[in-house]
Formats: sequence, structure tokens, C-alpha cells
Amino acid sequence: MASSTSAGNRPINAPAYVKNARLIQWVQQMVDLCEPESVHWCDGSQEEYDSLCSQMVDTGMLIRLNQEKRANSYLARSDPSDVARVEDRTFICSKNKVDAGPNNNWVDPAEMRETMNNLFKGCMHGRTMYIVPFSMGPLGSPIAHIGIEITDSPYVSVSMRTMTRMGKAVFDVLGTDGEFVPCMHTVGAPLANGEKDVAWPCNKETKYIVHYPESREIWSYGSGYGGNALLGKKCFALRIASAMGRDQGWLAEHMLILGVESPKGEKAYVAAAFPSACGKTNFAMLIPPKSHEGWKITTIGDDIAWIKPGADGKFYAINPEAGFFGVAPGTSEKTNFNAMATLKENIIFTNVALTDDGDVWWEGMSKEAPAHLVDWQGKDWTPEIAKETGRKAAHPNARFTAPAAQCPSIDSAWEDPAGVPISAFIFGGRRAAAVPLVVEAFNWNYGVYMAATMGSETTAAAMGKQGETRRDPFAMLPFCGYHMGDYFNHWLQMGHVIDNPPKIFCVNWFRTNEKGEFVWPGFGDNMRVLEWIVNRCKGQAPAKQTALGWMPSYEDIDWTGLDFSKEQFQQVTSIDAEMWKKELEDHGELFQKLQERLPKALVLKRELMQLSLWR
Ligand code: TSX
Ligand code: MN
Repeated sequence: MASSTSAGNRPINAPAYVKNARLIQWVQQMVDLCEPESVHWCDGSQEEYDSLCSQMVDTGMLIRLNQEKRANSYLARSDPSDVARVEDRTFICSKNKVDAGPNNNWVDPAEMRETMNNLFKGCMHGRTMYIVPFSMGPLGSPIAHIGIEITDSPYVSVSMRTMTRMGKAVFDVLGTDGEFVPCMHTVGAPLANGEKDVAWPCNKETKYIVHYPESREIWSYGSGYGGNALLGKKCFALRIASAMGRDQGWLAEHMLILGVESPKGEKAYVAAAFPSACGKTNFAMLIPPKSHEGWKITTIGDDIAWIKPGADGKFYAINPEAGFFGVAPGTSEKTNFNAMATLKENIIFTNVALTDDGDVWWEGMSKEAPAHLVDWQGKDWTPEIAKETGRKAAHPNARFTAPAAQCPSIDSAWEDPAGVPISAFIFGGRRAAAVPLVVEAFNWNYGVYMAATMGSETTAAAMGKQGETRRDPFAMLPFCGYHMGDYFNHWLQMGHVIDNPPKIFCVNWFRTNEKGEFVWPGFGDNMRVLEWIVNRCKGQAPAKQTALGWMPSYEDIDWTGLDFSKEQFQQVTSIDAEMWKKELEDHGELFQKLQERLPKALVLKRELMQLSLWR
């Protein structure tokens, strides 16, 4: 270790291989501000990971799982006040309020900086400050970007090793003057001299997730959970990166990326955006039905895509992440076999239940629950208790943190620094009636309109009134780091940047009948829709023109091995003109909110659709 010669008064212990002047200066400032007990520069090694996990087992933050059942895996139980992203505490601090848009909370950056400086003063007393170097995307890829997270959470440090390319190789890419996004994080729970730590330190009262899109900085205070704390994910790879993409001519999207290989060996890649609770991870890891032997679905990513125009006039996409931070409840061998196979070892589970033999369980993992569990809050749980009290064994937002490389369906090109060429964009939502199974937009601008107006119906009572449609444009509502109207405009512009933009499709797996039952079988059978989609992209599948776009006829889908009648097909593909008139009224409401920056092209598309429905 070489000692630092910077001006501050506290040692920062930067290793000799750290040569980036801006980084050293920033770390010095942050050490002087946060006053940690010590500073640890993460190297990303297995030894470091194991040692940090062992330390956390000793302090009670992690429980080591049964080595025979889940090798090298752990369970963390968070504070009950710290179980999810906090959207009402998330801020976009652009110079001008209008640039953040009505879709974001805004505070003047000068005012927020003062608030942050006061909160962070001495916030790491009694704790180790970890310097976590990471690359979003394959190291050195022209589509990748570097971040440095400073955190006082060892849980965050080890999670970042799974979720990103974390370690000292990042400093080689960074060099003496390379660029990085500074990501400042504290759990906001300084320890007094001799004070004993709790299992999950956080600040119950005060939380801030702050973004400065213009200077590309992130400051997160008070939470140790998920997207609030693993700052490479939603904060950097979506909110900050979306602003970078707007300025630099690329796209940072809330999308999975999957590969579709036909029996002929032709391969196509699609990127797809769905709001939460639509089964995005399941779709990314889909296993085709037996009837489609010879078809293969491969996974590039399950949550985020960074997409840049290539020299050949196509869009190229990478998954900026290296792991899956997926919702555990509902994941089973039936709903997502590949995810279950990914979870066999090297996993950090958070807020799932613990079995008596040291393994994990969650609602939906198996038909029958074990006779006894310890629930996510550390309390005894039995099916009888659940029946009486309604208490869940796992928190509904319980998560797994899993290395993507362990996924059986991982694509051979998932770490290709050049990315993969995108043939189609798919946008989906959970809609009981209005939206048909699949529709192809007439053109790029129409596709942007469909994505801009997409929505999902709420299911859980906790999410507000049941069955209410929430507009979630591009599934980006909580993740766009600037005005949503400007974002629509950026998408419209990106259609002109390349010669032959990907086709845009809208899907809905969730239509229900009069009895409220799902009509479409979903899951593996979504392969049949994907087949039509990729064949459309190759100019190899027929379609009929409708008011909404191009749609398949019954004969255009391969039904081999599935008993699905013409009547059922009618149920999932019919278009109700009256319903769509109401739908367009709703679109108008959304557009009203964004009007100061709404592109005129979208206003015109709405009027065109109204005309075609009234015809
Ligand atoms: O993930 C889902 N997908 C995509 C899969 C590749 N889910 C789960 C959503 C919650 C996260 C789905 N649920 C899908 C779907 O396509 N479709 C449905 C609705 C549905 C639920 C159950 C059945 C059929 C459809 N059938 C039986 O339970 C037997
Ligand atoms: Mn997501």
C-alpha cells in the first residue's frame, strides 16, 4: 500500500495501482466528510468476497446457508422499514425544474448539495468505508461505463461484485484521467464509540436517493436495500445513463435482452420492456414448449439494456449488469426453471424464509409450504399461522442476487464488448381487456406512441385500487432521469439515426375472460408469439392490418402441441372500438401532463388513431 499525498488530513490508503487523480481527490474529500474508522479499497477477488461474507456472518448481517443445499450462499434479513426502492424519496436535481419533468421529484441542486453535505458529515463513524470500482458492461467495451461506489455497507460491496464487473481491473481501464460516475452511499447509521451494530443498519427516518444528471453524480442516504443502495443498477444504469444517452445519442432502457434461434440456426435478438409484476425475468429465460424443439431462447440480460447505433446501421445492445437481482416469490421450477437452476450456489438471498435444514423458501416456490420456517423477520412461521394471520414467509419483494454466468440459458455473446444486434423491440403490460396478444406497429413513430402510452393494471391491493391502469411509458416512469416528453423525443430521433430501425411490437399475456381467468397460457407458449415476431422481422410471416397495427391471423401462429381454438384466439386478439376510444382518452390525460415537452408527432399519432377507430 502506498500512502496518499493528498491534502486532506485523514489517510485514504489508496493502493499504488490507483492512478486516477480525480478519483483520489474525490475519495479524500469523502473520507474527510464521512469520517469512517477505516478505508477498504475493494479488489473484487474471491478471497475478499469470502472474507467480507464471513465478517457479516459474525456480525449477524448474513446467515450462512446449508453448504450441501446452497453452496457459498447467504441469507440477509433487512430492517422492516427498508424493503424496497423509495420512489417518493428519489430526486432528480437538474438545474432547471422543467428538465426533471413531472415524472420526477425535483430539488434545486445547490439546496440538495447542502442537505447532502450536512447528512453525510460524520455519517460513517465507527464503520469501514469501502471503495467499490465497477464497470457497467464488459470491461473496456465501447458501450460500457465505469462507476466508483463509496459505501459503508459490506452487503452492498459483495452484492456489487455479483451485479457488476467489480474489482481492481477497473482501475486499468480508468487510467490516470478516465471518466467515472461517482456514487456516494451510506446507510446513514453512524456508530458511537463502543456501540454495538444491528443486523441491518439503516436510517429509519431519513432516506434520500439523489441524482445530479448534469454532473453525473449519485448520492444515496439511509437505505441499504436493492436499487437504493446498489447504485450501479437503477441510479446509474438507468437514471444517470438515460441522461447520458440523451446527450450522446444512445439508449439506456429498462429492458431484457434475449436471443431467439430458429431450427434453421438463424439467430435474432430482441429487447423487451415490461413494468414490474409482468414476468420480465421469466420471459428473459423462457424455455420453448416441446412442440418447438429446435428453437432456442438464450439470455443476455433480464433488466437493463444499453443500446448504441453501430457503424453498420443497426442498434447494438449490451447488458450493463453481471447478475440478476430478481424477485424470489413466484419463482419456481414451473414458472422459471432456468432461474431456479441459476440459484444453486453463490447466491445472496434477501428477505426470503429460512428452512429448518438451512435452505431457503418463498411463496410460490413449491405448491406446499414446509411445515415450519423462520420468516423474513426472523419469526417462527407455519402454514397454520399463515392461514390465521395472512403473514407471508418471504417478503413479497424478497430478492436473489445471482451471477448471470450461472444461468443455463445465458447467451454465448452475453459478454461480447460489441453487444448484439437488435431486430425488434417488444413492449408489454398487464391488461385484462384492451390490449391484444400481439400487435406490430405500422412504423417507428407509431411504435414510440405505443410504448409511450403503455400501462399495466394493478394487482396487489397495496398498489392502490385493483384493476386500475397505471401508465408506465417504456416501463421507465421511475427510471427516466429527465423529462419524459424529452425522452419520447429522443426515441423519435433515434429512429432516424439508423437506416433500418428495429420493428416495434406490443404484447399482452394477461387478457382475461368473463370469469376473470387468463385466456392465454403464457410462459413457454409465449414462444409462439416470439416466433411470429422474429419471422416478421425477417419478412417471413403474414399479418393483417388492424386499427392498432399489424396482427397475426389464427393461421399465422404455430399451434402444434397446444389446444387453442379459433374462439380463444379471438378472445385474446379482438379489438373493442369503444374500449379503445376510452383508452385514447386516457392517453390524452398522460399527454396533458407532459404537454410542455410532448413531441407533436405523438399528438398527431393519437389523432390518427382516433380517426381510424371512428371510421
Ligand atoms: O411470467 C409470466 N409470464 C411470462 C413468462 C415467460 N407470468 C407470471 C407473472 C407474474 C410475475 C405469467 N402469468 C404469464 C407469462 O406469460 N402469464 C400469466 C397468467 C397465467 C397464469 C397461470 C396460468 C396461465 C396464465 N396457468 C396456470 O396456472 C395453469
Ligand atoms: Mn427492473
